[in-house]
Amino acid sequence: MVLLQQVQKEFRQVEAGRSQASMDKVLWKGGKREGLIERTLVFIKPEAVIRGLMGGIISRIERRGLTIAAMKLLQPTRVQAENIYEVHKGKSFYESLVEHIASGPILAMIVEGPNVVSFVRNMIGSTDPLEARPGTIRGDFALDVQKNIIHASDSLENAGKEIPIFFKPDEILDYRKR
Ligand code: RTP
Ligand code: MG
Repeated sequence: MVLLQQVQKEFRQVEAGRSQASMDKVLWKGGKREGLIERTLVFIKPEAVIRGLMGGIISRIERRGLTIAAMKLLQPTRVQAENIYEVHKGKSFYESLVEHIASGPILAMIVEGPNVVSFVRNMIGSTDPLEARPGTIRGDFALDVQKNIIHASDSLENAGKEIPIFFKPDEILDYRKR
């Protein structure tokens, strides 16, 4: 009983500490905390949607065992594109990157699972397709550093900032894969 209270207290602390990001939740099983589930923002970039690569990329995410908690096909506004790539403001590639991302359809997703940020970053491969290993999404589908097929948040903190750019809380579904 004392242990349960301790765990519940810890749960509330974790929830409070992370609520600003609304990206984590605690998985419970039989009254015990099983672990933190992390969420990340992924989007398939316009060049990949236009090339018909959506299905193949979604399939890789599903096959890996990760959960897709939300998904939306949209053309980002300039402001959404600027917000996603805000950290790069001032860099030489920023303007053309923002222009490119806002130029066509993207498929935005919230992907969920333990250590999901690291898993997805490993699956997408290096930023420059020249350095991306075969077997990674960029290593298999991309040639161009700007048109490198897919975006994924690079930290939980950034996932927490990026998710609300495309999704409202009531658009995120809560279910477990079997
Ligand atoms: P992303 O944010 O799209 O997931 O990509 P990333 O973390 O692997 O790379 P990042 O450094 O965050 O760069 C964001 C995007 O900017 C474009 N880029 N162009 N030298 C260049 O021309 C250059 N460097 C980066 C890419 O589209 C990259 O994904
Ligand atoms: Mg990045």
